Amino acid sequence: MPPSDSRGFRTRSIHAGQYRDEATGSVITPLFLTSTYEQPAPGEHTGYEYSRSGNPTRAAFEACIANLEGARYGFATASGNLATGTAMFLLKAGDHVVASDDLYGGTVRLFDQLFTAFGIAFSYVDMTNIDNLRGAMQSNTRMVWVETPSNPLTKIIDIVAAAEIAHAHEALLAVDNTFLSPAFQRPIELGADLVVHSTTKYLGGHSDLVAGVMVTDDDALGERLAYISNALGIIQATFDAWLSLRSLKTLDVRMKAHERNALSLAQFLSDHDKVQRVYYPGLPSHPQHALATRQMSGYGGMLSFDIKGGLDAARRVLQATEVFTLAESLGGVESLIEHPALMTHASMPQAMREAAGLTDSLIRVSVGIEDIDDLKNDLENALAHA
Ligand code: P1T
Repeated sequence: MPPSDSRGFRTRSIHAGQYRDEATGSVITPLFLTSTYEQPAPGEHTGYEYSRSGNPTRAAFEACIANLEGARYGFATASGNLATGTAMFLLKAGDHVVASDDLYGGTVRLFDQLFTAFGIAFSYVDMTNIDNLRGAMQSNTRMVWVETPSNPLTKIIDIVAAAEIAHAHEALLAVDNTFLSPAFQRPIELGADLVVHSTTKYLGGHSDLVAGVMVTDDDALGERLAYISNALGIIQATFDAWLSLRSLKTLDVRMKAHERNALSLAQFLSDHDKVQRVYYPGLPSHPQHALATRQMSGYGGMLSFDIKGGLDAARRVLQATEVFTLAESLGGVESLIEHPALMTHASMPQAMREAAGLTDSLIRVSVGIEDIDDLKNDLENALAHA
């Protein structure tokens, strides 16, 4: 059951899990830079004994993000990849995972290069046709891994349907919610067991930290993740947790600004004669636009497009922008542009990229919250170089 907090999303993002320093009345939750805590007697403690197991600043961030996802348990990690990797420790040798076919390249690398060595097997299927998921389930499938919208092709997967299929096979459904954040999508309310984020992206929002988080509303899963988290020591640095908590306060405001600009740029690019195809779930031409509208409360700030002229044209455009910075990552207030095949998804085998539809002419844009005219002019000028 999600927490019975009837306050609005913005109120919760500013107040949930947060507290003042009692001695000073500080309006902001204190930054507790301490590794350990005085115990009144051996084996007795205040609830905090050592910061690998728990830290009050990190706990505030974990409580707030869990609340925003409609859940009770949050576990902040040192990176988004570590959130994904920690979720794999819920499995054991011999288990099988069905994952969606368009994923952050680092996720595929983690699965195929690290966890296969521990005897976990992975299948990748295009879950935009949910029958492909049904067909890929095996007797040993213990987890379904979904990224929706996917990185970078913005494929949308039906979370309710994926949860039904996973649960019918006694498998967990994990959703990477990095592209939308709980401001626009709450997978746990749709039946997912576990949500992971790269906090580096929209939750952090300012391109100044690398971090991740896992969220669940299931008691047994929460207990297990707390155990694994402490045993492995996956924790997010306390200062990063404090920054992330600060950033959650403006999450909803930022997401709406990202979306407004992204929708406008998606329309602009769709009409541009140098552009072959635009991938943005907010466009009626997106193949899963109806599902996106039903499942999400906003379309987000991420879009990709295929440029006419292939890799050479893409390279020229990427080197010609001035407001958009050529860089990996996404979700910050500043606009970024990148080439997935050469950058964020270079670690994915070429055959897998091609099977998912990720071409060499694909350019990905993380639309920031600058003035829209400056963003349009910058892309217009860059596209002239295509
Ligand atoms: O970079 P890190 O905080 O470890 O997060 C990994 C990660 C997980 N999930 C998704 C959907 C992601 O996009 C990422 C990281 N992605 C990029 C760095 C990128 O530019 O796509």
